Amino acid sequence: MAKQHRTPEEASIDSAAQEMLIRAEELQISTAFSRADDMAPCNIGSAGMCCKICGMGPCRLTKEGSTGVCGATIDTIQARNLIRAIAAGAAAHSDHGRDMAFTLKAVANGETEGYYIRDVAKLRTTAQIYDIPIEGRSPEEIANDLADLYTSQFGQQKGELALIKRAPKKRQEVWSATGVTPRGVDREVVEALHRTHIGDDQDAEHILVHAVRTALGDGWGGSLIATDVSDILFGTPAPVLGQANLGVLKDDMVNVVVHGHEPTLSEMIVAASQTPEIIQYAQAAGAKGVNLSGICCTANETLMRQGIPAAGNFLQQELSILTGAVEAMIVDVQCIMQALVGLAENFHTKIITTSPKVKLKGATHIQFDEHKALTIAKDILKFAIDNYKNRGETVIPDDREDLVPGFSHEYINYMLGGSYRSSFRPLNDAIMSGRIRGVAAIVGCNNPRSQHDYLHVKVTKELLKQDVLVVETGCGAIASAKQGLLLGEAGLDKVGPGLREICETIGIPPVLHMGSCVDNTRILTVLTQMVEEGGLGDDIDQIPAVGLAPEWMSEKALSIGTYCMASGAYVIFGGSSPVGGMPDKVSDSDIVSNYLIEGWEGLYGGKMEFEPDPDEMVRKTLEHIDKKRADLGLPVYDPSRFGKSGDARMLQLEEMPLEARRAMLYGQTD
Ligand code: SF4
Ligand code: MSK
Repeated sequence: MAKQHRTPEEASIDSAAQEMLIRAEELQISTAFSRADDMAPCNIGSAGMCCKICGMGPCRLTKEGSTGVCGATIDTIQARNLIRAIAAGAAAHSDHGRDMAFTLKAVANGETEGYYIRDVAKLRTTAQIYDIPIEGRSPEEIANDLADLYTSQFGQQKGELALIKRAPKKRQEVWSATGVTPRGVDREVVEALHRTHIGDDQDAEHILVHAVRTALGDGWGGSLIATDVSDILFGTPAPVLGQANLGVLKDDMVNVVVHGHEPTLSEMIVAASQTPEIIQYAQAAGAKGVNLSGICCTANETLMRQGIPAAGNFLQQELSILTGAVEAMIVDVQCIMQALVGLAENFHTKIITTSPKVKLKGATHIQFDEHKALTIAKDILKFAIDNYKNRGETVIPDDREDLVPGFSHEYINYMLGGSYRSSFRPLNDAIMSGRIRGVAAIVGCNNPRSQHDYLHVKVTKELLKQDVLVVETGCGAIASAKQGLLLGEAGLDKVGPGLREICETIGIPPVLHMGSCVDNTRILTVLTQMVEEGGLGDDIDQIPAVGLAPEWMSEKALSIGTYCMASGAYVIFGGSSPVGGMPDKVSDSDIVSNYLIEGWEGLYGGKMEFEPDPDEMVRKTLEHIDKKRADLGLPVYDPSRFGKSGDARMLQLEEMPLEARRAMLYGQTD
């Protein structure tokens, strides 16, 4: 018998998603929401207490003191499962970075079609960090050297990753002292797999040391390379007006949705869609043109740089197809549900896979090759346009929200200080004075096990009220965008007076969209610059800042959380813990959970915790921020301290009756 499904309102807070879930029920089409309702997670597996790494198992450990056939204990098995997930996440991000480095090399050597180096300034700045000569050299010569250096980081066997020097000096010393400085990106991933083979590393704490080293190879290696090269090739993001939610799909145009993570193809799809050849081709098919939009982090990449609208986040990939208005969904890598193909068969939508690494059975595969990028992008778009005539009934929700994304750390630096004295000083000063209480990075996925977007939005709104500046990436940023929090004026009525004053003075929204999942490295760079600016300690672990992933689901999120923790941050995940165990019944199942908090804090100053209750997430965040403020000797956060100044005073005036307002302003009484 089918299990009880949640109502659309219980499944998502997003009215566009709710409308599509009603349509799915009417058409009797399953989605991730209904499948999650139908299938309860295994409580042993979700607690990290099932081991299946050898043929003597799977071993399911459910009792105090129980072991696997080989004698492996619960903590060993949980640590092994966790490091394998972190290694997979690090591999996904880093392989993305590797491909970006290959593309940079090909562009430098004139081997590609349609690409060029758009941000020469970032290329030169980045090259200088590694002492690559820049004077008197062409961008292509510099890019060639940088591509070689970056490519070498993946296969490097000994020494330290060259990119590590971009962390605060003291942080580098912490990593060196604890033996977690990554040697080479690939080496750490391979060693994580080796150590967790049957009969290898069977000391949970020792396994977790290498988990940290593997994740650092992602955050300060592969992901940082991906962000750098994307900026160099496609431009460093700066604020741009965009839109988000399913209402960005258009009835009278050919709708093409790009989904996945890598900007290499999607940037070329954007360029191809604007050529007269493609516009005319679409018009000849009876459409007004091609309407591009994105899902997941490909959406974030094209939104940040080109203002291409985001149709939605992770849980909206299926819902976009349910509109019946999508001619083609072009996917590359990561976060692509296999269910898309079966779902699309109910409509006319073509699912097009493009990466040599990713095929979906039943999808159309048009392999991307940067050497013929523009030609392939045009071919894909023509294929989508040819499908326009097959479109049936459409139901497009009338939900779309404006937003301003594009807050790269370079832009934040510029906006805080202007072109001649760009600096993080105003941000540090605002935190030191207490106008801004602290900073929260709210990142990561959606998960159908919780109400879609609810945790992201709830935590974000609560922290804004407490004068916490929020930076976001990934699907969390799209969740906030859909609620109007990424638009200056619209968002500011929801924030505390001190934060509002700062946002209005600088001219920024209270939530800064910093990009895709690999762009969490931008947050590391911001934190490093805050340290270097002075006044907030000499390492990241001293800054009043917290990282949160309220609706996490991917292995990449675990890698991100671990490298942020090892960089000094307190990281709080929502949802369930992959090492949660069953503490009430099996006390030795919380050894690893406790170690991620206390053990890691003792070594790295950061800690990682899983907390399903959003109110607790907020409470713990504020408690941590206030503790860090106290440790730095900063004034206790007190929103009334600035009550008579700036916008706080304006707010007070707005709420006053007219007479009282006049009396206060002009001393008049009538
Ligand atoms: Fe069981 Fe040990 Fe094999 Fe894991 S490695 S499946 S615990 S016997
Ligand atoms: S896409 S990894 S669901 S953020 Fe980067 Fe979103 Fe998480 Fe995928």
